[in-house]
Amino acid sequence: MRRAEPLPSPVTDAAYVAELTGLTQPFGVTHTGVASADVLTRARDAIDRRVAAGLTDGMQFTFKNPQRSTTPQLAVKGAQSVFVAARPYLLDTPERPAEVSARVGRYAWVDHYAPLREALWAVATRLRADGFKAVPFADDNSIVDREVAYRAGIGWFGKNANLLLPGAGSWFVLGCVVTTAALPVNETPVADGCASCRRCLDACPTGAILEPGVIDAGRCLAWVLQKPGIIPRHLRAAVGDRIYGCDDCQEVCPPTVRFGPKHAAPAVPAATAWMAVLPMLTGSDEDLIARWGRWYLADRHPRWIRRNALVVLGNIGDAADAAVQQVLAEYLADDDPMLRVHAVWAARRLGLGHLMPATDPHPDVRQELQTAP
Ligand code: B12
Ligand code: SF4
Ligand code: SF4
Repeated sequence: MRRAEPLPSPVTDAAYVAELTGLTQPFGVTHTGVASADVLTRARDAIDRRVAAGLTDGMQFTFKNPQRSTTPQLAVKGAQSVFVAARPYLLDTPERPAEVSARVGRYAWVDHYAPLREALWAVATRLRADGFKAVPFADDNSIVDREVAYRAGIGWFGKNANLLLPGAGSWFVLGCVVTTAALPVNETPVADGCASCRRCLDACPTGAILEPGVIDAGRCLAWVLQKPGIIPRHLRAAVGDRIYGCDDCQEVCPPTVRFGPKHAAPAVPAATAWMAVLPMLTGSDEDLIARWGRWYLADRHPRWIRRNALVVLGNIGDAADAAVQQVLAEYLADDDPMLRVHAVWAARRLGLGHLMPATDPHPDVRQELQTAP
């Protein structure tokens, strides 16, 4: 019996890329580009240097296996090109609610990655139907998203380390499709648009931007609020009212502030941008997981949200409010010593030292109790 002839490959020219781009637009993608599938050598060097300099603070992500995350051909055998897509995530900002509320980082108000992934899947499905291998990635440990987007000529690296899109700023999530199709590559770099500006470096509440494009994760509040463990004392005041994510280095960025709103999406409910603090501390695990389970917190465990909420309460809570005192008294007696540590800090910061016990069976809590205010 004769074997069926393989389907002829389509011409993968600029018109084909335009068709692929068209498939992403219904999902809100506004910018696309194509990079080669060559090794991301600059990102590999940067990762190695960050690890060697101790700036990764236990982060896994793309740092766990740098060879894999910087080699598109390990993601897809025989990969020839990478189709890159950017989707804006700026939404109208709801009013801060009257009750004591914590701030959520803009990228986490709603799940912006889900529609981006749908867009990428639309592209991958088409490429597969045309006989190519194609795998979508967005915020996945397999590839360094910003570097591949930079290569595809989508934006420049801001001094705040974010990728800024010309005329649009950095409120964008990024993703790509690694494929065996030889799409026409356009790696014309976007010129630096920061020039002499250094607002982000000066505005970072913890000085985490050590030099242009270099973040010390141990000080970056985005990581501090994600990572497991006790939040270092010297960073707790800087956490301010943040429960998850930090936007300061983008909120001050002139091109992002000026051009970002052009791509703004409709309003969202206040509950997505602000989280009432006391209900987070008194509600059930199930409620917290149902609302915030998609956040990157160790084991998706609600104790890390509660830890952050205690720090926020210490920073912005009303010491005279009986409900605040009641919640702190409960957490000072919680079974989880990690939460007791943060409750001690919050109580002391609010001038509610009288709620604190004289001592504690756990050494971490004892140390916190003994620390001078
Ligand atoms: C680990 C990680 C983090 C870590 C570390 C961030 C970091 N800067 O490395 C933490 C948890 C702190 C974090 C925070 C945030 N993240 Co994050 N994160 C990632 C992740 C998973 C990997 C990033 C990575 O590999 N870094 C490796 C290091 C070496 O890369 P780099 O710092 O960008 O280094 C480059 C520059 O230095 C540049 N470079 C080289 N020479 C020079 C010279 C100059 C002058 C300059 C300016 C740059 C430059 O080249 C290097 C290599 O590419 C990606 C998703 C992914 N799979 O890629 C998302 C990702 C980078 N994060 C994203 C977002 C949205 C955020 C936050 C805004 C979220 C928030 N609001 O809290 C903050 C922003 C903090 C910041 N200022 O960077 C988006 C960024 C989108 C964009 N437009 O840039 C990504 C791409 C997720 C996505 N798919 O959309 N993140
Ligand atoms: S996200 Fe916040 S803490 Fe991190 S570098 Fe930007 S301003 Fe600093
Ligand atoms: S604040 Fe200024 S220096 Fe920082 S990323 Fe924006 S334009 Fe660049």
